[in-house]
Amino acid sequence: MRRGSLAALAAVLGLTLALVGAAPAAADHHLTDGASVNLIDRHSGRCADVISQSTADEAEVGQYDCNGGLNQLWRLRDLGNGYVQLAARHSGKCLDVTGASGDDGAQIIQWPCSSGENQQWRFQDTGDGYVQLVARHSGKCLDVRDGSTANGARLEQRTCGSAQSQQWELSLVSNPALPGLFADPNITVFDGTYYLYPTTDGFAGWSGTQFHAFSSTDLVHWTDHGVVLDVDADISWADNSAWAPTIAEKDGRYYFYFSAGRASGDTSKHLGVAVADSPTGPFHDALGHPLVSAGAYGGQAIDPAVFTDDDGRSYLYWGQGASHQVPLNDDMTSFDASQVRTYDPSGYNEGSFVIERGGTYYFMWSENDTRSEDYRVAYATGSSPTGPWSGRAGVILQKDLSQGIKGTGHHSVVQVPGTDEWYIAYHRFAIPDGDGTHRETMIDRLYFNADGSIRPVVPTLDGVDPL
Ligand code: FUB
Repeated sequence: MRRGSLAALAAVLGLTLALVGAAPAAADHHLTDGASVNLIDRHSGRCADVISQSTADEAEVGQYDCNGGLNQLWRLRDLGNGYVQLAARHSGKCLDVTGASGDDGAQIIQWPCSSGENQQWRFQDTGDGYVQLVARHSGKCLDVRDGSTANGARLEQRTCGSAQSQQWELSLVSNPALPGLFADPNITVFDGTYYLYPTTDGFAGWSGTQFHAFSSTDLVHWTDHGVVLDVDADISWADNSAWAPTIAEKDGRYYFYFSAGRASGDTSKHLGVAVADSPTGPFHDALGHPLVSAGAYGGQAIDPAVFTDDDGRSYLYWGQGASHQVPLNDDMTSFDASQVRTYDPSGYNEGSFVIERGGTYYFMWSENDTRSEDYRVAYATGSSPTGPWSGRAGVILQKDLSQGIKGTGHHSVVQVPGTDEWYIAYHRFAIPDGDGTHRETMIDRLYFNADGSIRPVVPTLDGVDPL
């Protein structure tokens, strides 16, 4: 596991170590909201964990083997007064001293976040890479009951001392990149700001209707801009199945391509395009009808992707079961149907995506079914945005059962402008208990070999360092 040092975390949070020192943090410092950390006990090496992934009020917090679970991931909320709240990512509930007790031995629980000072914690630097977490209401420290090293031992508050069971490593974790269930992430960069546009997941039959937009300047801290398009409310020809969007900019306008259909009657999926003056919407249907209707070409009309070449020409890719590609007209909302090409590499299922590096075009896609743990990403290369493409060059992303990572696919790739640094966004089954409709968005590094081939991505539970 990648471990962010206290200094690195403080830097991310905009803190100096002096400000997390013995004195309460100065009122004028500002933490960056939203960083997520594991709290790793120095004594045991185990993580602060909401027992059994419970989402209930009053669920006890203990220590457990660090396992990548969201019930071990704590989102920091800067209160602006030198204290933070820590909300468990699986439940959204806060680390809390039960009953606001001032006693030694009081149990640590999760409880709906409130203004209670028994949910407010100050980081006190030990000077050697760890912190004590001091509860505001009591001045007492987060500790492990009886100094135990056992799995499942409960956390409590106790008078601060020198015990290593009161010393915690703050390990910054950036995967999942987005809180909650989001799939098919499309990552891009506009004017130095990164954006993610995913499918909102967690609905039987992928029946969600809303698209959110997220932005970040460092690929780690993401701001949710809320719903930027709701196909039920905003699209006349669809009311369901808001899937797998992508976006492109031209002349200051943002074109948002998406898959959608109806919940009943003819449930065929179509591709639509909506437009806005900002990458965070709100987007409005550009055509009033689908850009690509079901049945116009082979396979399902889903999973759009757009690649824009150096000459400013944009290309649309889409399809499940068959892959299609075509130059877009300058209006970004039409194309010459006679130019549509179909390319079906062996193993192709869906999720096309194209990038260019050093004059080589990379056509990538997802294989197998998104409900399978074997969902994965493969690629081919070509000499233009529409090929001709090589045969399948290999798999670049797949499950890693040693880490409990399954169902890795429907990806997108972004280049850090002006560099040869590349990042891949993709979804995997949520951890724990995910499946093909309960997926989370991840970001990891993508590297090329000297010969231009893509190195298999190492999917991580921890994610990437901030840019
Ligand atoms: O999220 C709904 C569908 O699942 C997408 O369109 C497919 O690519 C698959 O990920």
